[in-house]
Amino acid sequence: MANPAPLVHATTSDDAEITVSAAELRELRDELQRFLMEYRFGLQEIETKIGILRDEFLLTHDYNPIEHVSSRVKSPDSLVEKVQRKGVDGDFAAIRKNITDIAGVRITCSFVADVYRLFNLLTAQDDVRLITVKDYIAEPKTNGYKSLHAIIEVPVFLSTGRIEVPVEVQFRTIAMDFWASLEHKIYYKYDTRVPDGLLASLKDAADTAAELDQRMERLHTEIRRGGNRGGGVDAGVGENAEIDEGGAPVEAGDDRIADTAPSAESAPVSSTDAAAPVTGTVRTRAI
Ligand code: 0O2
Repeated sequence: MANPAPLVHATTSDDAEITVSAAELRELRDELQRFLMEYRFGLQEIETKIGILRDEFLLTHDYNPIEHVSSRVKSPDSLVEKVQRKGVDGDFAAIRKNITDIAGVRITCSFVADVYRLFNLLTAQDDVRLITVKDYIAEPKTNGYKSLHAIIEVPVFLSTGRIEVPVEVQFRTIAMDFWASLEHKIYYKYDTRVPDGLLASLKDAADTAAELDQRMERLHTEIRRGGNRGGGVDAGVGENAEIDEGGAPVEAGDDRIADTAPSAESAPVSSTDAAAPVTGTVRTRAI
């Protein structure tokens, strides 16, 4: 076809008319697919890392700190919405630079201590680069939202060479996840204009969820300690010792359950002692 007819003829918000031929549209589609493919590979890398940690925990410690993992690459619609909302230029280079949650993984853990433990384990890996951390657990949002968000970069090896792909990883407990998914539904149901009474109830529910997290974690710790006593393991376990699921004491620093906290400078949030109340350091930082 010598002169393809325009396929799309549209008027943009600033009234500039654009005409796109079928060939151009196909090219744009292919470019978008290639662009999003990199993020899919980034997700696969993170999923593999999480899967390895989960399997290793189960085999070595007879304990699974992960309840479930979900992941997604942002849909084109949602990406366009964010590009417009953030006022980012429409070209792929600008989007790559400015939108860092195109690939997202959500890791739901049993307990808050597991959230920090997994965060530390993942970000301590030497091919993972931590870009930013937002600790909404230590410092919840005003609506009650809690989660630990990390933007990390992982290498992906393509036929053309190595690229670094940013992935947003959200770590949260089951209770936090339950709350967030309900809040998300309500937010969309009311088209972001949620009545004040409902907002207050949501905040109240978030506090209840946080209290449940604390109680369950305390109970879990007590059960592990009780298991230890019943099992006749030495009563003189140090204060910082944890009891692994098999009933054996694990002193801090014992690398079986791994003193999972990396060195202070590489651990932006530190709360790895399941037996102690979690006191994650509040920090939102860009590196
Ligand atoms: P989706 O569908 O999960 O991808 P942003 O809002 O993205 O412009 P920022 O600073 O990049 O701003 O975001 P932040 O604070 O790191 O949080 C981004 C993601 O966290 C959201 O992604 C949600 O998944 C989740 N989140 C943050 N705040 C809330 C909240 O108050 N309630 C709930 N339910 N989830 C929240 P997206 O892109 O909005 O959606």
